Amino acid sequence: MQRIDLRSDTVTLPSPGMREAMARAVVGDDVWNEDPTVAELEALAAEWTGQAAGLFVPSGSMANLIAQLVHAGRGDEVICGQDAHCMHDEVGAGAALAGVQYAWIPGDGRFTAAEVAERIRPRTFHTPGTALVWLENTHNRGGGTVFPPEEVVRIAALCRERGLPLHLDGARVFHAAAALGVPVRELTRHFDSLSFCLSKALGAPIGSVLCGSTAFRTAAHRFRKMLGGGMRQVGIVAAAGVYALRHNVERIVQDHVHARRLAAALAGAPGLTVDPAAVETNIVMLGVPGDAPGLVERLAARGVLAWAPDDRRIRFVTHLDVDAAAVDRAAAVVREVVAG
Ligand code: TLP
Repeated sequence: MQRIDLRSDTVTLPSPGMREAMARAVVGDDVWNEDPTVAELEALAAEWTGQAAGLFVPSGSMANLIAQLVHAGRGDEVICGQDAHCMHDEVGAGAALAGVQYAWIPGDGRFTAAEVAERIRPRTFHTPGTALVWLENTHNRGGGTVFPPEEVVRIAALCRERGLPLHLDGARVFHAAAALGVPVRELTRHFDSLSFCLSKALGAPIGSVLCGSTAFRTAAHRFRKMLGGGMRQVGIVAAAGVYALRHNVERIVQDHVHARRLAAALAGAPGLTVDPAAVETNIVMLGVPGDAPGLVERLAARGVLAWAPDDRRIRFVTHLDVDAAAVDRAAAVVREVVAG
């Protein structure tokens, strides 16, 4: 049985070209700052995002935790969207390890400067103070939605005015750039810090890069060591990231075409809710009447892998290891399983 894995874009396998680049990588001990391939990746990431410096980290979750540790203190408040990954999908790390609490804005992950302004509060004898404003672009649980760029500019101006750092969880920010047809730095340069993942649709096996000012990098570097994220001859892995940034950025739009194709093939099926016009990037959220985990199991038995973020939704993510034929096959299986 052919297996079509649409659980996430994290499931991509390194291509032969990427593996070759990894095998050839010149390496050194990165904890001693001596790995030239890591330095190359960090410089490339800083250039792509319009920031001064980059720091290679093992995962998007560690990037998010480090950003919170750098910008916020224990008992501080982070303003973010209601369904932010840092709040729902990182085992409570922000609360457990950075000691922050979240002031969330209702909605699908997109919000306005006015909504941020309403939630900013000073640190007083009674209240936790706002320490950080947090955006996610594209928004995962929102269904791969793109944050409106003009609102980012307004939120950045507000944060500057109020002396608050602004961070971007840009795990999939390259998708936002591809959807808008702009260079990624146009979306990232407004932030004090940001991270993006190499291990998702960019096709690398491991890693994220945390970018910001040189002072931010210095602070983040210390926390990375504290969390056990100091890696040694890790250029062998960073080489995959360099390869990904050089070869796998332009092809990302294909994933969006495949996601819309999947949504269009599922639209109108009895019992399913999906609006192909609402699919902006590589994530398709399919509404089901209930027991989404049960349906996911039945799909897996037929070789189509997906994920249920809650009881009424199934998420499909397209990526570089699925083509149009796989998407069509997956849609046919979903329709059959739902009908049966
Ligand atoms: N998201 C994963 C799961 O954790 C849900 C996925 O399959 O989508 N920020 C965002 C917006 C993310 O979507 C993810 C991963 C992360 C951070 C964390 O990245 P990793 O998995 O590298 O720790």
